[in-house]
Amino acid sequence: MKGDKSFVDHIRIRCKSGDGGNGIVSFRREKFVPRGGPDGGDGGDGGQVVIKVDENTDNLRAFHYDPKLIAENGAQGQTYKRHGKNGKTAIGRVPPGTVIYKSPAVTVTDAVAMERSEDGIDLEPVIDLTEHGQEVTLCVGGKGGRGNFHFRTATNQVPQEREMGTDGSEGIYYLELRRIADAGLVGFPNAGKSTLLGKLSAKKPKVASYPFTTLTPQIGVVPLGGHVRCTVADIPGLIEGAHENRGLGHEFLRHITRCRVLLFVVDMAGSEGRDPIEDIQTLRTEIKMYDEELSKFPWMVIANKMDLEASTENLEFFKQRFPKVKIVSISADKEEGLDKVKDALEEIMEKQENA
Ligand SMILES: Nc1nc2c(ncn2[C@@H]2O[C@H](COP(=O)(O)OP(=O)(O)O)[C@@H](O)[C@H]2O)c(=O)[nH]1
Ligand SMILES: [Mg+2]
Repeated sequence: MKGDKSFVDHIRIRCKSGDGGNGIVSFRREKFVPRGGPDGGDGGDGGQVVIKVDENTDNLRAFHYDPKLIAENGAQGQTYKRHGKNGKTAIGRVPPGTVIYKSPAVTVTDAVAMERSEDGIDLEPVIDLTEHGQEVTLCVGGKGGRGNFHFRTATNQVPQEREMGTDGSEGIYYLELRRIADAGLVGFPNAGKSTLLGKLSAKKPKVASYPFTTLTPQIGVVPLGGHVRCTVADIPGLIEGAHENRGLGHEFLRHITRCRVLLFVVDMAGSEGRDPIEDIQTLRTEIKMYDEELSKFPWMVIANKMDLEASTENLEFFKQRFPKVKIVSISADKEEGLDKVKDALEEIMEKQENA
């Protein structure tokens, strides 16, 4: 979702670790001891910049409002040999499936200019974060300098020497969420998602091994017009109450945020006592309750099982109820209307890309 500020799936951030605090020069002052020994303390270390994987987050939105991670500097040393406080670590939380790249640029402005230049730039991959709790330190903090009490020698009881803290480091990093597929199938069990994906795919859909998931999406490559292809994901697990994390609800919903467009598959025959209108309302609500932004993804309805009785009449009611929604009616099982799905898919993908 290029340019969409609320659903952020890639972003450039500036990171800077803290500078080390300086050691200080100081001498004890005590009654009756005119010149006490050196007691200048060491400076604290600068804070680190760390990225941590948190499965409770599923996008990079937080960075949109504040695209930087700046750690605290270490404090300078104090009297009585007291150590300056270490700078606090700056922690950025990202979802599993985030890839981090480092830009050769030092400033954000340079990074933007480089990316826009004719040759572009080669971003250097730093790490592919997959596991909850996994951490990576992007910038190591500067070291605190030593205070003058370290510099006392037999011949010099009043050292004026101390060390300065070393500088932290900085860099421009590019964070990107891995995609699962271009389009994601959303629908209740038995709506016909797996059947549809099998019929649409050039080859048998393959089970994707995404390390950041316990659900296993099936991914199919769907040939569209010309050389254009798109990937479609069938992710099991959507049930009512998914947004409250019932079943594998959150896991499912997190997955579909990794698709560009959503295809809602509905059993238009209303088999097993289902009601297609109610189904789509429930599905839309689940999505919206989970994440308002997800409900703004481009979407359309695939009305399946049109070979069954009742489906024709149901479809009429359905169209009246949702006049503005793009609806493609098919029978996955009988392989009817599959070209309409591909055309609609091509159109919606194009629209999404131009958005
Ligand atoms: N009559 C009919 N049955 C279908 C159609 N598409 C799928 N089915 C059947 O519906 C059941 C559920 O299909 P499946 O693809 O496994 O649904 P999923 O749970 O959404 O993946 C299976 O028995 C399919 O054979 C269709 O277009 N017409
Ligand atoms: Mg299935």
